[in-house]
Amino acid sequence: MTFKLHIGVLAFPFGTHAAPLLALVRRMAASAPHALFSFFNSATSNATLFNATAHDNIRVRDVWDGAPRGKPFTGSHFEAIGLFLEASPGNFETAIREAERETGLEIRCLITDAFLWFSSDMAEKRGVPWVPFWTAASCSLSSHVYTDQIVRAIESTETAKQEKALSFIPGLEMATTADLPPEIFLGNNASPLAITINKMVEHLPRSTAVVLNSFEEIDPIITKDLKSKFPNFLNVGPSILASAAPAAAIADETGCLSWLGSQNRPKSVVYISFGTVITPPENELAALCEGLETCRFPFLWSIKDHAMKSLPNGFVDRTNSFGKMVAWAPQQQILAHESVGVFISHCGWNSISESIASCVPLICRPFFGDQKLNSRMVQDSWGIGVRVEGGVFTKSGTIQCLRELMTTEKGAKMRENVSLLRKKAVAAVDSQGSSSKNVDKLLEIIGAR
Ligand code: U2F
Repeated sequence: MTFKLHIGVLAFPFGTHAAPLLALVRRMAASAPHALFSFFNSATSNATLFNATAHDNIRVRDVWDGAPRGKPFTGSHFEAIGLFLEASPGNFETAIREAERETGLEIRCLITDAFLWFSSDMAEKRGVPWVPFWTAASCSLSSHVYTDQIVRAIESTETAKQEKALSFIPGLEMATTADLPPEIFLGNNASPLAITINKMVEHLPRSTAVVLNSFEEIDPIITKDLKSKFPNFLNVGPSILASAAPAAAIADETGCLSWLGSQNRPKSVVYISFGTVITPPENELAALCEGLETCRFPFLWSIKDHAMKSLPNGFVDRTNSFGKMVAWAPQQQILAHESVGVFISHCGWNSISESIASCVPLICRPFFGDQKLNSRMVQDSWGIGVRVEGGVFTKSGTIQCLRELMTTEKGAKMRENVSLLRKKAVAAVDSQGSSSKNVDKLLEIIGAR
């Protein structure tokens, strides 16, 4: 096959960033068989994303993750991000040169995780379009776009710590400064990630199109506002519902699906997961355990091995008859199972999208980044869940949320709301839906049509 166009895709190999980007690339690659997509990502992240499935026009390219070579990296998630960002853009430049040499095709467009702001300079030098991809929701992107106004609004309050309503941001009127991603506020000891996100905000106006893994209908006011700020503001998700290929059957190695199948009542199980990065502190794990033990709803918990050691003595034995805990769970299939009634989540955007895709309401305990704002939207804009009282797990707060969602009219209403939102999401990825049209537009913009 002779390719007419070579597109470079640059992934951010942390959290769940690379998977939705790859999902978009797969959809684009299927619609543009004459275009070659080179997917640049760390070897570790690539290994989790790519299986034996052949992709005629997607080439997997490993880039150096910045960790010292020759010995296993044992630092934290955030240290790993720091090392990766230090190695960038050199690591990407090297891999791109190699890909161009091997294929004999110059890269004519860069589609990159929005965090990788430096790719706007790379694109400019090459005279090609830069298309940043925001892996999360439009609410968090909007909060970053409004960084300057937010900082000014806070400076005008009597004390910097005072909570202030975000009434000046269209679609975020119900949120406050306490919900914002902390990266907006660059203190003296700003983390590499915070600096990166602020750089992203500076560079976004230089993009040819801004692409998001969300759908317009979930946040129409924010969408309208951001459309007025960027020449092409394209929601193309949610990737979970838009996937080009049907999901492969999974082996159920951990027995989660058969365990769910053995539950007698639909919507009776509490599913718990805090994503790929977070483990709640020990005191909150204890409070969550106490809440689960008191309520005695069947629960399925994806819990990292190291967190298991922090659980209260005897908890596992005492809850054996109604609880199951695994180190990693097939989350999408679990949420889609009829036995699942509620999702206790950290509110990462992929988890929320998957919950919407399966009509499961949420109990939110957000931790960092976009999670607090996402949880605000879940509760006060979309009405598909609640935040735990005070923002942290307490025994009484956990019990209150569980009972509210599992047994009351209010819970039933949230279930109804999430079903309505799912309908909108399904319509958006339908062939004539807004997200599908936006993918077509993106293909046109980058010359792949
Ligand atoms: C970062 O998100 P995380 O990776 O921490 O969390 P999610 O966006 O919710 O994605 C978790 C994914 O991992 C899957 C789950 C999601 O697709 O189905 N998973 C699983 O399959 N099995 C398990 O046992 C546990 C998880 C960041 F922290 C968030 O704030 C951002 O919103 C997000 C996107 O930018 O990236």
